[in-house]
Amino acid sequence: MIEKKDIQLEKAVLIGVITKEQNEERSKEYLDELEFLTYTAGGEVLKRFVQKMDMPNPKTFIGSGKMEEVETFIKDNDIGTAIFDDELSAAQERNISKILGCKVLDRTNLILDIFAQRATTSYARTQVELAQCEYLLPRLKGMWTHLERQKGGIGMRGPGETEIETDRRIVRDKIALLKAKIKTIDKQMAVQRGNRGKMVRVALVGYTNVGKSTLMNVISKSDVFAENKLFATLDTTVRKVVIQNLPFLLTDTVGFIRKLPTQLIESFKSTLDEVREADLLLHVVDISHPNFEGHIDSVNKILGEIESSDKPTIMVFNKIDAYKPEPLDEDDLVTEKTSAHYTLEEWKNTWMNKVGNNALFISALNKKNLDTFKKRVYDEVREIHVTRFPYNHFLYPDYEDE
Ligand SMILES: Nc1nc2c(ncn2[C@@H]2O[C@H](COP(=O)(O)OP(=O)(O)OP(=O)(O)O)[C@@H](O)[C@H]2O)c(=O)[nH]1
Ligand SMILES: [Mg+2]
Repeated sequence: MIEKKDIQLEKAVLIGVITKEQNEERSKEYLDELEFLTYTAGGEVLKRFVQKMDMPNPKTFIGSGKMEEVETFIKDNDIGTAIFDDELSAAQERNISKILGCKVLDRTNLILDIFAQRATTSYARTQVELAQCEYLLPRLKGMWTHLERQKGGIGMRGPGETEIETDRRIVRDKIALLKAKIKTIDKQMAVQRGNRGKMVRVALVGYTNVGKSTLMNVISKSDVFAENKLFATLDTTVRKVVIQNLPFLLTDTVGFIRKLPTQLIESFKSTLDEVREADLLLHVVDISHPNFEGHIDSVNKILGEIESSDKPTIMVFNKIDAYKPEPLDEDDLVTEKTSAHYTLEEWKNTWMNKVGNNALFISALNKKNLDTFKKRVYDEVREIHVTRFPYNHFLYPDYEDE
């Protein structure tokens, strides 16, 4: 873990909106997540600005009054970065930069930047660089002048060259080059996956920071990097796991997030192929997160985009140790009971009931209910296994009564 005191955190402000589709509570949750993203990227949030609006201002996104408020705060507090929760057009970015006189980023920038910092293998770096170039290309006009590049820090890092060329042609050539490089690696990886034979493949999927790697570590006794930051995992790890007499392959891969930039989904195609080619998905959810239902929707949306919606899936609700419903006194007749007050038992009787014998409730950290979890995975994997290996091929014979 990086020592917080050793690194200089960049001072930032966050800017979000409240709209008809996005009420105050949602907006707060999104900004909480944006703050976590900022912290992961190496920034420190000093203040949040929120404006109620029906339609964003085409020139500056927020209104001029609000912008003045932001500008004053930035000047008074020596803030280097303003981060918007919504995607800005190139023109908006330019106009806002001019007014605020500091670096202006949006959620996509931030996610791309974290990916750039996190990418360690040459393959991951190539994929991130491709996504950055794809993002950059339509925004090149007037952006990334040398002056702006000198601001450095969050949103300005790339895994490739330190200078990002301003010429579109150069970027286009680079995109072609990166694509060719990825294609070569993809071929090698497809061969590798082919070599794994007919063994059943199980993939851990889910929102970022839900505990996928932690779960991978406890069931496969491997040592995948896990930490309380977003996108701890970028590279895919595949381990052979044996439960009782049954071997199968378990994959841990990159986590998803709301509004995951499409450029990243495209360039991480091969990493996501692990999910696409899996026989069974373990959809891990952090039930202690107040917006876990929103997370499930985001994950399902991305699974749809990579054509993996119809796969057999086990819902795994993790972090039950950290789940705390909001207290509600029985004699409190004023407060309306909402899902925030549900106990775990009450949750199990909601829509979770429909995923019915499907849903599992565990704590990967405290190793709670792992036996039930393993049994469920065993049963599902076994069902697929016997269709592939009709003539037994279990590691050891099966005993009826254990
Ligand atoms: N309280 C609690 N914390 C957990 C549990 N499982 C994992 N965590 C913590 O949640 C954080 C994220 O865990 P990871 O395993 O890195 O999550 P991940 O889904 O792999 O995250 P990314 O790779 O970033 O997408 C770590 O700080 C874990 O210690 C759990 O059952 N209970
Ligand atoms: Mg992980």
